[in-house]
Formats: sequence, structure tokens, C-alpha cells
Amino acid sequence: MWGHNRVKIHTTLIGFFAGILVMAFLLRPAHGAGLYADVLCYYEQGLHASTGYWTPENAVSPDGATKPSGVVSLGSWSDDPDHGQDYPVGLLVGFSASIANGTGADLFVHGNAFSNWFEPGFVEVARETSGVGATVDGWMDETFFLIRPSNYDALPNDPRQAPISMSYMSEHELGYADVFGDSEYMDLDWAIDDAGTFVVLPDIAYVRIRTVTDDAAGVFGYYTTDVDYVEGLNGTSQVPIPAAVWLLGAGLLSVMGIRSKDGCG
Ligand SMILES: [Ca+2]
Ligand SMILES: [Ca+2]
Ligand SMILES: [Ca+2]
Repeated sequence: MWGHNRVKIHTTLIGFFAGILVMAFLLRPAHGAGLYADVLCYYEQGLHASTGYWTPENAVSPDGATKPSGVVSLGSWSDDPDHGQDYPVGLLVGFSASIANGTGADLFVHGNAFSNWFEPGFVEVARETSGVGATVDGWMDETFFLIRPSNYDALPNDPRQAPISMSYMSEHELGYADVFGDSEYMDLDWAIDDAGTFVVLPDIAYVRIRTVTDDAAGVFGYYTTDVDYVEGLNGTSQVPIPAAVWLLGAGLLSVMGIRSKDGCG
């Protein structure tokens, strides 16, 4: 009798905790729920950034919930000496509440590519190790990791080290900003360190984007990654299970406790 009851209670508990996990999962923000990068850390132009698209505020939303409008042009891989040399070239934005590394894709870095016109930018990410999320200068003491592009092994060099010819690029490679279609979805599990080794990132707060190439694009001038917005797909890193769920759980457990006592005679 005891053994039978214990198995029953055990099974009930497993079902109950499975239920909590399902509820916690359902309560997470849905993909595309509108968690946009909301902190502008810096914008350092590369050569040949497209005139008229030099407003980095176009790529962030101060309230984090409204999709920003317009694009900012990053210019080529190489520094533009006319536009300051303070930081590494590119755009660095942040999430004031760190975004989680959940199941599958976590990050969407959207440009303005269309079929047969893509201008890939490589993406680096960093955590905020001393707070809940990004601040304007909080990135300075953090380590950045490259989102490993799907054609990484075929590249002549790591994109962090030198510009790469567009001949190595195609619009459907994964892990780049401003490529076509769904290719801009990225998984934080793809992050690698300087040595090319995968790292485990439970969350990130900072996203830096830089054009991969210095190549010219004929009548269009030069390839320069354009950034429209940066979106987190799996919610913020702190996903508290609502108090109501815990209270419900405590109530169910106490009811089960009473029943098991009644049933063991
Ligand atoms: Ca993930
Ligand atoms: Ca920091
Ligand atoms: Ca573009």
C-alpha cells in the first residue's frame, strides 16, 4: 500500500513540475514580441558609409518595445579617418535588460537586403557582467565573441582580423546582418572566442556589427552593411516564474500531503 501510494504521489509530482515548466515556457515572450535594442553605445563609421544614413539612433528604440525606423549605414570594414578613431569600426548597441540564450535563434539583426542585394556584416556579442543589462559605456570591460558565420571555415581569415572579398559571400549564409530572407536569425550558441572555440553564453547585452568587406559595388559605390534594428527573440535573461504559479504549487502540494495521509491507513 505504501509503495503504491508513493508511486502515485511521485508520478503526480512529476506531472506537476512538468506542468510548471510548460507554464513557464508559455509565459515567455513570443518570438518577435518586440524586444528591440534600446541603448546606443557607439557608431564608428567605416569608409564609404552611405551619405544620408549616418544616424545611428535609427537602429535603436529608446523604449525597447517600439520597432525603430530607418537604417544606419556602417561603411566598409576599414576606418574612415574623417569620422573619428575612438572605437572599433561599426555600430554597437545594447539591451538594457540582457537577452536570453533560449532554444534556437535568439537574435535577429535586420538590414535592408533584398534578393541579390546583400551587404553582410559580421556580428559580435558580449555579456554585461556587472549589471542586469547594457549601459552606454558598460561594454568597455567586456569580452566580445563572434557569431560564427555558416561559411566561417571557407573564409580566408576571421572577419575580425581583416576585410574579406565579397566573392566569399552569398545572401543565404547564416550569422550575418543585412543578408537576405531568414538568414539574419542567429543563435547565441554560435558564439566563438578569438581562438575560434565555442563559448557558452546564457545571455548577452551588447551587439556589435561591422561590414565584412572593403569591396566596391560598381555603380552602387561600396558594400556597406545597413542596420535597421536589432531584436532579441527569447525574452530577457531573467524570466521569473510568476508568484501565482508558486502559490498554486504550494497549495497543490499541501492538498496532496493531506490526501496521502488519509490514504495510507
Ligand atoms: Ca539559442
Ligand atoms: Ca560592463
Ligand atoms: Ca544594405
